[in-house]
Amino acid sequence: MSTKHQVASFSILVVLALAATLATIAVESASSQNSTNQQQSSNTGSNGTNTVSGNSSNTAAGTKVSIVEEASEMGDQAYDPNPVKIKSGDSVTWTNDDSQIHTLTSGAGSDDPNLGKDFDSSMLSQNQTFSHQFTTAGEFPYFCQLHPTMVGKVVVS
Ligand SMILES: [Cu+2]
Repeated sequence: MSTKHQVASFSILVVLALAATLATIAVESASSQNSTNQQQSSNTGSNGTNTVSGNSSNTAAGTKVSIVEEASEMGDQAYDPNPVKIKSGDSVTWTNDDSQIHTLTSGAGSDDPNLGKDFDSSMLSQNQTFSHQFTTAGEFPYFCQLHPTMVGKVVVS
């Protein structure tokens, strides 16, 4: 390899390193913007209060449930822990820890005529959370509308 070539390769390396540094800075500023611009939406459903948030470090009170990695393959282990047992008035906060989009929708499955009546997160992207406060006792099965084999249950006493 000639000196000219070595100089040329070195220059390319410098340019690549600069590009990588700039990309890192761009990502960092984007994520810090993200953490200061949290969007929250709430609505009151027939059974308590729902909150969707894009903030994974959301400090919502109550029982935490993870939508696990590879959840679409995990059946009744997709939501962890499952089932969850709580008292009336308690909240449950689900976090999508998977890279795929999921929902958690009340009901026994896609054919349930009452599907989504108690709670429905709609589409949760990675790291998004959904909270629901349970104000009536009972058993609340739920599932993922995109992958109906993903099932879970909340038992409220
Ligand atoms: Cu799913």
